[in-house]
Amino acid sequence: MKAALSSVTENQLQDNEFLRDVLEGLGGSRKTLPCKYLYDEVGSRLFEEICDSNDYYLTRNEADIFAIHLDKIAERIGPEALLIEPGAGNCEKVESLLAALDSPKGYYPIDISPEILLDAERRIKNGLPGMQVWSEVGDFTLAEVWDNLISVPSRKRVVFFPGSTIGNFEPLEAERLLELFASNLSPGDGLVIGTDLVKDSVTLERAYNDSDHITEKFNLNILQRINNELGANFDLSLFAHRAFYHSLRQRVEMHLVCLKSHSVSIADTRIDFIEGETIHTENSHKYSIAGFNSLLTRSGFEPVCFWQDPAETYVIHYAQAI
Ligand code: AVI
Repeated sequence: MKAALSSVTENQLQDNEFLRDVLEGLGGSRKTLPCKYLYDEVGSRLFEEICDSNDYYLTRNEADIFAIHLDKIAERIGPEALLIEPGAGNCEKVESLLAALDSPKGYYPIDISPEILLDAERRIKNGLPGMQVWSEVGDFTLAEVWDNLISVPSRKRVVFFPGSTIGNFEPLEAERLLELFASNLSPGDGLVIGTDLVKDSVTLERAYNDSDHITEKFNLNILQRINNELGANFDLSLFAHRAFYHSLRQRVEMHLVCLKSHSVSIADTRIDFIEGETIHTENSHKYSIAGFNSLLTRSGFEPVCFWQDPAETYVIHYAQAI
């Protein structure tokens, strides 16, 4: 890593977290990039297209669970709940859940993007007139970003974390994140969380290698983002998308494979790529129900119940803080 960083000043690195993360990730012997950087404007749009694609069953099957079991989920949550959503994503899910709840206290989205929060607030207030919304700007993985929650009175707090986003965290990071959720809840408060189930590799690999090549564009876009924002000179045609299921680690790994040895310059730093080596861009962990229950138990929650889609590909868990 030292060699890769040599021509970049300490100030440049301190000022630019993205540059620091990219040089750190590409400076090691196994090249990686944090998956959060997949989501610039183009990446977020491509991700929405992935969610609508035929091969990516996760979003569709999760939506089926909410459609089929909404009343039971709402009943389980109970009256006067404040719904907290780390990473305000697709408003449709939370809107239908809020609409089904008995006298909800309101909605508390947390997101790094003020624009996404404004949009979420506007959509919730339009769709559910009178619903109280408290938006918090920040990275929900940081403890201090949760500090303002204390000023919002509620009988019951429920963290809503759908989309299998927990799968993009390493198991230990996932445990830390769930512990952070639990630390902001009182005993008996709830967690509604979506996880993708461990299943056959054919189905999983198809979901991350969709036939319309949207995931390929999504993955390659991270290099385009580095070119656009950090002035790098990646030639995207020298990399190929590869996603495969690692059955021992129970995760789909997404990589960019270098097709020909060459060098790339990023902020005056030269990074050498050797034909065949990869940049590891994302992990998407899959959980059995028992495996996720044990993660919940280790993180300060008691698993209470779960709901599945008819094909049993995906799970919505309900757990309570202890
Ligand atoms: C956001 N996250 C849950 C997606 C997943 O399935 O891991 C991101 C994604 N990457 C490729 N396709 C979808």
